[in-house]
Amino acid sequence: MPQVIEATLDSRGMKFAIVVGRFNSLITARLLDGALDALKRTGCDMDGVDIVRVPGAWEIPLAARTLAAQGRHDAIITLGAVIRGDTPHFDYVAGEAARGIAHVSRQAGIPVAFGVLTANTMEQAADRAGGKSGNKGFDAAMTAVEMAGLMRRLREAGR
Ligand code: INI
Repeated sequence: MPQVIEATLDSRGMKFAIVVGRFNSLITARLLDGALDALKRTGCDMDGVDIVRVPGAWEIPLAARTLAAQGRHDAIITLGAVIRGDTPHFDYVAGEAARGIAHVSRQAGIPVAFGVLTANTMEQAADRAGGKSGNKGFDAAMTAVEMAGLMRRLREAGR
């Protein structure tokens, strides 16, 4: 029989850091609400949650890397909103934020969930931040909870 190792969505006793960009704050505030809702619903004590605000998505990787190195959290949730304008700026900010967060995630040894929205319009972003297409902040936090639980299970299985 194969052994299936899988986590339940239970965040009791876990600590999380949420790194959230202030740029496009109308959107990122809703992503943050979604992430906190997910953590509450899965049983997380809000005293175990640190909210770290950064200017924009570009700054998220450095803050996430610093937090990961401290080893105080079971997982990190990154939240931002990059919305296309009339210049190529979007591509640089969105690309580097995604690349940087992926890099931290691979190096960190703890889960780093990607909740940075990239959208062509404010309307598309709003749809994904508590509107008709759900809330990517909620989804990212749920992923963080599952992966943090999975890391625990894998550590237990490896003993
Ligand atoms: N930051 C964002 O989070 N979203 C954006 O859409 C955005 N745009 O379009 O410029 C943005 N820029 C700021 C960037 O993240 C840095 O804070 C800034 O470049 C200073 O380093």
